[in-house]
Amino acid sequence: MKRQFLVAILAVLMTGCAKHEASGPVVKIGSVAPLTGPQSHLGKDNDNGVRLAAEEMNAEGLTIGGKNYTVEVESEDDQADPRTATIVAQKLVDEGVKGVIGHFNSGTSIPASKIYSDAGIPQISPSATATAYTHQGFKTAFRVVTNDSQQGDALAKFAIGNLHAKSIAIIDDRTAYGQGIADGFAKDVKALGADVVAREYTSDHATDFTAILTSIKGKNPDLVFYGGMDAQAGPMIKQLRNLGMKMIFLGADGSKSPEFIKLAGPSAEGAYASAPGMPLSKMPGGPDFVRRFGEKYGRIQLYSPYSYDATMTLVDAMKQAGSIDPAKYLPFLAKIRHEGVTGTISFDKNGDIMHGAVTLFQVKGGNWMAIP
Ligand code: ABU
Repeated sequence: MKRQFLVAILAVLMTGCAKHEASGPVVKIGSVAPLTGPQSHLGKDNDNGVRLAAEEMNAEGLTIGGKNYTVEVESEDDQADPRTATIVAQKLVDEGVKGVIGHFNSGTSIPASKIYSDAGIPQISPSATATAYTHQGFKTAFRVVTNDSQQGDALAKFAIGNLHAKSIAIIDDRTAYGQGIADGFAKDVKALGADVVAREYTSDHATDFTAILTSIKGKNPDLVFYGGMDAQAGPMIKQLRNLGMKMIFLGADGSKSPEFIKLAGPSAEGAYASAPGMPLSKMPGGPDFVRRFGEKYGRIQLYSPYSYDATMTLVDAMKQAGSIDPAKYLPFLAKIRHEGVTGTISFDKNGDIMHGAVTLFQVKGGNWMAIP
């Protein structure tokens, strides 16, 4: 009797849960980012945003063209390496993914985009900001973040108009992203009347910047700009302060993470950086995303709200087309208007997000604070 009662309760519970469980055939979506190496914390952040979107859609129940589907995320590690990126892109195409969220880096998204374009598979990067990515003429390449033409322009205006820098040193990591944003920033600050007194280079695997910082110290600029990622920017500002250099430090989105503050320690205080979009607190779905993401994956590093939105946007296009066939849903993606966590997502003729914003931040009290 007792056993029958338990079985009955279990059956009721299972029936109750059934409508929230993933069902039907699988729609496979690729998620590509550096999951190992110095940028793995950023890559995992992106991947977790994709996973959260898939989990929520599967829990809700996903219907496309009157059929129930389950979203399956196929995560690949491109190690932030352009060559590895093309290998994993081809692997995803061969495995039959219906769309790709990624890659994380500009230097990997650009070479991979030819492979997706040749296969007719839509790709949305949540974080690759180099302008060139969406300017190659591929109809399958999209991004949900503001590009570096806009970000570099905002940084230059801020450096000259707000920080009143007159002499500037620029360092970049020689990646498509770092070099691209540094070159754009250099051109823009010169046009605004500043002198670029030093132009130095490092790599996205370097950890010791003493030689280039010592050379810059001799020129005593008002501001040092770094185009690159937090794994270098954090140690760089620490070494800069240890050399007694008191000038302003300005980075772009690659520097604007909690990891930068962790790596730099107290030297992070007062540093500036930009980031595409609005601060999380001002995004339409920002505060609730912070809670939902936090419950499953912990602290947001940088672009997980955008990888979540990119995934939802891709599937929204499938729903509107009534098909998971890339050839059928691609035209719907190109003209989509999706209300996301980060704001409204729609694309221009290149695949760039329309009406993208840029926000400037400063480290205050150990946190990145938006500058109003
Ligand atoms: N946007 C900074 C991080 C990724 C990249 O564009 O390489």
